[in-house]
Amino acid sequence: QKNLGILSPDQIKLAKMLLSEGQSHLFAHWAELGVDDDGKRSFFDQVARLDRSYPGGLASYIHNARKLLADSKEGKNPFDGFTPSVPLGEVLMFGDDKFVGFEEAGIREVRNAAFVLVAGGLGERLGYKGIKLALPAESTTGTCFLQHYIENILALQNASNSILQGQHEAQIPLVIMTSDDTHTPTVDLLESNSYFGMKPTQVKLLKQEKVACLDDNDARLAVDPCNRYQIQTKPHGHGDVHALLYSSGLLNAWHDEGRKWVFFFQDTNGLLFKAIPASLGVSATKGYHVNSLAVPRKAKEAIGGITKLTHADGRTMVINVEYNQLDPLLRATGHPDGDVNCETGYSPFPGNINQLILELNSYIEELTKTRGAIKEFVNPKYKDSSKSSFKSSTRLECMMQDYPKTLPPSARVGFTVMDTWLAYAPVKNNPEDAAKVPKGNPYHSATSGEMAIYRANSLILRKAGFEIADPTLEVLNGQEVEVWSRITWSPKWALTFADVRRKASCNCSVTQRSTLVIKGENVYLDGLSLDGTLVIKSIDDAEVKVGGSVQNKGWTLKRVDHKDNSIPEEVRIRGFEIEKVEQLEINYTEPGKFCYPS
Ligand code: UGB
Repeated sequence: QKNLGILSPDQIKLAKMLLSEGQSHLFAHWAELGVDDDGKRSFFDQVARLDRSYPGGLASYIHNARKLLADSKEGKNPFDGFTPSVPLGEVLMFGDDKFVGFEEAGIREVRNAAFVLVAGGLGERLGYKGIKLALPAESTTGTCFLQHYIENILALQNASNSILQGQHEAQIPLVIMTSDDTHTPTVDLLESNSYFGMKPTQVKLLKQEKVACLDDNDARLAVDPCNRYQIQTKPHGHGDVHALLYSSGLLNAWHDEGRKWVFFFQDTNGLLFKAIPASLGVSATKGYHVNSLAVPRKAKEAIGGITKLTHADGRTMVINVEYNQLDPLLRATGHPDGDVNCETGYSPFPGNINQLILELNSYIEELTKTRGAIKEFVNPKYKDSSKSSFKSSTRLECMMQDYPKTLPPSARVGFTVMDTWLAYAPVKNNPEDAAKVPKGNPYHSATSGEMAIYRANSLILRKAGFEIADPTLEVLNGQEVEVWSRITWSPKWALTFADVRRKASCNCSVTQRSTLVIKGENVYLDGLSLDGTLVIKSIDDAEVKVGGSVQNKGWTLKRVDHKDNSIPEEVRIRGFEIEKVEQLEINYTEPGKFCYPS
């Protein structure tokens, strides 16, 4: 009451809302009028922000929290009444005719897509000090994840536009969801690199806000322990992306531009773009409203399984069920062995890699109803079995892959399974944790993420007929990894298997100790025999045929210790660096047709 004098009418409204929602404790320790008034104003700035950024406002957040906390206290099973079964989807084999057909369809469609990168997470598990988007995906070129993503989108844009010549030149938009933790460094990374070649107007950043922490089962908001005029906040999860896209107005703008697809992806998967043309082709051909990218998953492996859930009342949905929930759910519904491998050697439930393709019209229709709100969950750590108090404050969370939970049964929700080696190699774990991963399970570290890129490129060239030597097995940062020839190419060179086959003839060979870097659109490999390092660069107007025998000392992998602080962090978290002993670099800077050796 005594502080009312310093508040605006809007702030008084917010104060009344808080009081009527049982939040009077927030004001209990406020100083008298005239003391800390700036702090009090900043409290209301924060409350206004929390109110604005949650669908339905802060009062809704408090109501939802009370309900979810009561369910959690009661031990209510979110899957009560649901029976799991294996959903229908598309299983692709890299390089066969069906795969190539889907890739071709995907390239035609991609000019009608928008890309949305969720990059608000700080990556605590990785422990890297910078933002994960700035981390090099691989060391032969040092290309960081953001550059890799943007160059791929630009190459997809060019490829799609050139098929549909005569129509207007489409520009594919990129939205990046950031948070307070990642926003400024993401802007800096883009600005200091001229947006990696993208038009600045093509890129939009949407910043997610954190949500209020909760102190108890009555959803009393937690006061920040360091500042009594602030509410403690924590991240709400990547599910925020839907509400942000909805409130930004971008979806309708994209619709008016004739766009059809929205592609969601995560911050550190160096393989993802190898899976995009085919999976978009599947969405377009099958008319999927939701298409989740998936990989074969070993039973009980620590990634969610894509599952069809059928409720006793007839409702069905196809949804990611987290691995720790899938096994108990199966056991409770007539599968006494739980989540087990089938005759393929894998669980029949494909593994969710959290890359989603949504059909824009149905997405807008759904978000118009939900305002982008996603089914949330709460995960309080209780002090004891009475579940009456928490060890520390908690908050509601939401995940972007839970979007289909509110869809009507008529929605066409499917998935596309691709080989793990082609589609999924995230960088999430620090070296110590990765080294503790049981043998045979994926490390998901900077080491394994980089090695997966070399393996995928080697396997693709093998499939195209190249003779690629077998990998060696090495232990780097305590992780046993396959080290294949270090082969990388810019997305301009090849986006699809058809591109690779067109530009690389089958009469080439590469030894295991070799490195091959291709940076140029019109580079054709014919009769090349490589034992060492070859770097090929060419401008777009140059057409270069490269063959013959190339032999030199090459680039070697030098082990580094991840605890050695004298080495840059992005190097030591992978456990090796590339020592550039000797290489052949050929560089074509003039338009025309060239041959190497000439
Ligand atoms: N992210 C945000 O943008 N905002 C946030 O508030 C949080 C994250 P993590 P997670 O690929 O194996 C997901 O932390 O959430 C971004 C799926 O839920 O790397 O533990 C963040 O920047 C899970 O089902 O992953 O697990 C990053 O780009 C499984 O598929 C992305 O969200 C798992 O990924 C993912 O954040 C997986």
